[in-house]
Amino acid sequence: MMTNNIFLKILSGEIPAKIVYEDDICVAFHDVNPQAPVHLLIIPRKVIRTHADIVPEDAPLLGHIHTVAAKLAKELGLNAGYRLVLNCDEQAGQTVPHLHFHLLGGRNMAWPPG
Ligand code: DGP
Repeated sequence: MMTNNIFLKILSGEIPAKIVYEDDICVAFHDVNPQAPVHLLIIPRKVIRTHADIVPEDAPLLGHIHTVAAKLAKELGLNAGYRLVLNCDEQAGQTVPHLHFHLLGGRNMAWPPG
């Protein structure tokens, strides 16, 4: 288990981030390399390396994160739509080994994704 990745350092306050929301379960902050006018990352405080490591006990946590994502999308005015992305492991492009959802919005998006 990696315990020194960049998101754990953001959770501990060791490195700064533009945090827009936090509670006991999750933290949301601006992505340092935004891919859309709105690009937030929503991460659990619980250490979960990736989507494939999710266990049944994580269901409430995951439901909560989705509720937070919907609330933030509304607050940020993403009324025309938004995309919630989760990259699991190397082939999907996951670069930080701590579960995270990308909340992207503010522009038209293509499908299929790259
Ligand atoms: P992924 O490729 O799905 O693992 O996404 C990781 C995202 O994390 C990527 O969009 C860039 C972002 N990121 C990496 N390092 C930092 C950082 O130090 N601060 C912030 N705010 N975002 C970061």
